[in-house]
Amino acid sequence: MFSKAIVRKPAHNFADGLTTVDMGTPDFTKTLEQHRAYCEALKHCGLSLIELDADPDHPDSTFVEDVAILVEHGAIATLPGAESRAGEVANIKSTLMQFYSELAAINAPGTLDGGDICEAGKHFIIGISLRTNEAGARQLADWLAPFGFTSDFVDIRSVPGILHLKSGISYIGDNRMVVIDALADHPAFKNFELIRVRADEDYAANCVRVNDHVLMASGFPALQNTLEKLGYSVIPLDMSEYQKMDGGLSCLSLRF
Ligand code: CIR
Repeated sequence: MFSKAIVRKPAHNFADGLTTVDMGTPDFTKTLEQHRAYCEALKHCGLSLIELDADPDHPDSTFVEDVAILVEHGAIATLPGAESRAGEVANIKSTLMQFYSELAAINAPGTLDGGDICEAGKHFIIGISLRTNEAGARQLADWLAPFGFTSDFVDIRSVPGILHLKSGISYIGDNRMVVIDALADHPAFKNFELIRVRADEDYAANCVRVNDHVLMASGFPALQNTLEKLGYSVIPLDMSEYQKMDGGLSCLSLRF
């Protein structure tokens, strides 16, 4: 169960962030509205929010999930793989230190983005991507091991269309993994019950289980139906402006 989440308001220059997709420029008014709705949904799931001010020095800083990994036993600050995002870590440290007495860190030459890290109970699946390298993945696995967490690595560098591992998978509890076709046959997922995402709904694979609900992007009826038939209470959220910046739904919060 989560009780809190850290979020950061999008900055006015959100559209200056990194993106690899060609879906147009985000509309800032809509960006803010969608962020507000996302925050309301987290509150509806029972979380109290730590809402950080916008940080225009880092246009991608609303994607807070990428800068830290939080587990019951501790927290580790990442070293984001994109140079323009490295400064985001320093700006969240004091907030993390309010809740964790010690803050570990991923160190160079390791790089790691939280979007590549999927926690599935006592097991972590760590994506090796253009942002997370093997040294970073190894450092995280070594930090997690003493807490009793095992780790598997999944190399997504040749999987088209996904920035991070969690752009293509989500663990929703109950041993169930939501997964895009391109990753479904990877041995790292063989012990999970797979919920396969239709090719035209790939973006929806990034959903988040928050206590009794699953937050997912709206406009993807096949996955939404599947999840509802399995008994999940789904909260659909319009993510259109974040999708334009390669952002998934999970990356807008750090839940703990
Ligand atoms: C970036 O390229 O870093 C941002 N524009 C998007 C990051 C999205 N993060 C995530 O899905 N975990």
